[in-house]
Amino acid sequence: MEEDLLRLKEEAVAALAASGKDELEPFRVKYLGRKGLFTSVMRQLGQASAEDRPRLGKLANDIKQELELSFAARLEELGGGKTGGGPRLDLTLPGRTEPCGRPHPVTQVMEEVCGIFEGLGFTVAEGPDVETDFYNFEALNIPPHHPARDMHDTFYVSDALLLRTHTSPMQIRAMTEQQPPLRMIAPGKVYRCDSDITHTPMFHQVEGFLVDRKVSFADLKGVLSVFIAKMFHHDTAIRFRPSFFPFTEPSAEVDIGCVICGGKGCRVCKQTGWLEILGAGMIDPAVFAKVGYDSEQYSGFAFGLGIERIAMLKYGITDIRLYYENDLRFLSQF
Ligand code: 2NL
Repeated sequence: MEEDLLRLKEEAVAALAASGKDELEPFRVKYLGRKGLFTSVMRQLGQASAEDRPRLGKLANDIKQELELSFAARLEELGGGKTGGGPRLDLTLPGRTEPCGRPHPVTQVMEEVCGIFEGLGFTVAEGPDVETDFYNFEALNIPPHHPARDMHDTFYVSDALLLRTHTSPMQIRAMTEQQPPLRMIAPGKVYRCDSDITHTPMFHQVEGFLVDRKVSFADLKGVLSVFIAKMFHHDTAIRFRPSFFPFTEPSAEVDIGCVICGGKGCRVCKQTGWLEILGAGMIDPAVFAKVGYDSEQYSGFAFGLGIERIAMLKYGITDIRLYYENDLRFLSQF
């Protein structure tokens, strides 16, 4: 048995010296593992005589310890050890996660608004940002010298072309191409020459309209009430104020009870308790005439809302320019 131990030691020392980095683990398994050669020699200890056993046991232990030390030294020498100079692997550290992107807050609100109207049976139409005077102004009953055409508001690309100031052109196109009944929303970018804490030269709008026989202002109120209940809170207060747009008659501006103070009055609602969120009205017969609809047979409503403004109210954002600075500390909050 003593001979076996010494032979095994000699063999192991030689094998260890000859091992490369990739052979170290097989070496450990073969000689020092739980089912390794060393363990099987140790098992024979039980067969040794009572007087030899303590001496043999000590010898076996000493050899094993010596081999384990040599193994650790060799491991370090070859650069694979826990205490070696190579990179250490701390399995207790949390894993590294990849930073994950998400849709821009304006995109999120845009999709939410479109989703609500799609749920009410409206189709979605998108179109070009560069438009003709006819689709952007003329067909919407905005005559040549109307203040809305002022150079201060509209970006002109040429005498005949401009950047759309609202998404109504798509709706005009739909009406010239299809007969009622029609219900549709037009989301997209719009452009106006304006810039301060509540205006950017480019912003996002969703306009919508519905045309059929016997459509009334009550239908407009019903659709917008459902929209506001879903977009904000199911018991949000709503109020319609008389207003004016060239393309609707009668026209209204729609307010909701202030989502910040609950109607008590605060800085955001300028102490009124109300926030204006959209404009709307019954489509003017002059618009129907431009698209060839008979206003004796058909009536309809239309509305338009600014997405940045809705998102500001929803999230309590006080400066519209934050949307377009691409600061991740701002964007990653949504
Ligand atoms: C606002 C007001 C509005 C419309 C948009 C519209 C479109 C057609 C015909 C008639 Cl094709 N009207 N759109 C109507 C009323 C108001 O927008 O304050 N938007 C941010």
